[in-house]
Amino acid sequence: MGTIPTASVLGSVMMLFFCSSCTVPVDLSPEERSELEDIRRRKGALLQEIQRLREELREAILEVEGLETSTEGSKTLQKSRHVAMGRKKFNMDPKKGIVFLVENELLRHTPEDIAQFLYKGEGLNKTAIGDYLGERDDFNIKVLQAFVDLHEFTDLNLVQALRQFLWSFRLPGEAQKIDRMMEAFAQRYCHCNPGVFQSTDTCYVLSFAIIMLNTSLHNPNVRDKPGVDRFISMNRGINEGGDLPEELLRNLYESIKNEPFKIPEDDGNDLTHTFFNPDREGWLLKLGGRVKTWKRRWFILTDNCLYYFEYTTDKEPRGIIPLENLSIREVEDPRKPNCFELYIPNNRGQLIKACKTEADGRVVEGNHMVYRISAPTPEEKDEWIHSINSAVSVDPFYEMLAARKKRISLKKKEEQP
Ligand code: 4IP
Repeated sequence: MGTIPTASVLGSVMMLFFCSSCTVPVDLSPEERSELEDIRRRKGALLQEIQRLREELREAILEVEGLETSTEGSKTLQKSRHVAMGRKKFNMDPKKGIVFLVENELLRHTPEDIAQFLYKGEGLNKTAIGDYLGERDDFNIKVLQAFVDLHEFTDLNLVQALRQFLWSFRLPGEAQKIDRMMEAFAQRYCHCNPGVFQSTDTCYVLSFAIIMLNTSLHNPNVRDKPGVDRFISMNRGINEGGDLPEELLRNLYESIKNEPFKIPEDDGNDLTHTFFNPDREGWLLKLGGRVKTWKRRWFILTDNCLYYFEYTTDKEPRGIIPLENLSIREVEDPRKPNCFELYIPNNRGQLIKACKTEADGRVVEGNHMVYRISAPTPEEKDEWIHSINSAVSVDPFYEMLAARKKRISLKKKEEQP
């Protein structure tokens, strides 16, 4: 036990503590001196200890900070890796991608959250978005609903709304999926713009008319470009039996004419592609009906009709063959290679309904039981057969539209007294 320092010693010590430059006072007794030495030693030891603790503390703080930063960093890194992985999975298989994101707590399994994720679309393939939204199950239908509700169409005209909608995903190829999506679109548009159309069916039908108009006006392979008056007359009676305001139709027409739809990249299997798909055109040899002479003619396949011209620049075709009710088959001909024929299945001596222009300019009925045609190469023959086959087969989109139009006209009839 050390002795208790006296007041004067304490005073001296305090001075020493707070004044390192102070020297040892000279008037101290030997005991006081040794006590002072002792205190100085202990003070030194304490200062050293304090310094050591300070350093230790600083290191610990740095360590903790470092630890915190790296945990945060690795968490963020891991999360963004998972999100990127989820997006990749989604692009390969939309359903699996969603399951992955939900399981990793990156997305909540609610139609609203998933719709938001698809609407934002960051890093997502628009084909995959379209596929997911087009799925038939109840949950996907709710997501589609929530997705469409995220689109704000208020005060947009139908073309502007369609531009926005058709850019947010790629329409899938299946007619039923398209039907669901366009129905949801029409409902949303009518909800945002009450009073523009009398029913969602009208909006739906006009939306298709606009998509088709876009193709007709901007596909260089479609020669027959409808004018605004044709567009207006094509859409007569679609507003529950009444006509839509001419000004509205003119504005929509002008809008499409001035700027075609911007369509997300596709793999060639969607609605827009269907309408954009160039109808075939090219040189073919055609055998005469009664007089069997081969003539080289420029053929154009469009609107489910085959037109033939003498020159590519001719305005009027020499002949028109509607393809309705016709079939096509490959045939061998002793004189010409790569032949195919248009014919009426189970024909009992009928002539194919067609028209042609005589040398004197008269338009008369054709004289063909079959149209025998020769292509320049086997490949072109196959392509023509394929294109004509697609043109003659039932088109689900036209069927869908026909169903809507029927609904409109039925409603109209029911309403009539
Ligand atoms: C003509 O032979 C041409 O082949 C016509 O083809 C053809 O009409 C005539 O068929 C055929 O008689 P000539 O020119 O030697 O007189 P195109 O009209 O392309 O010139 P189609 O109906 O094939 O167009 P018929 O059936 O009218 O005789």
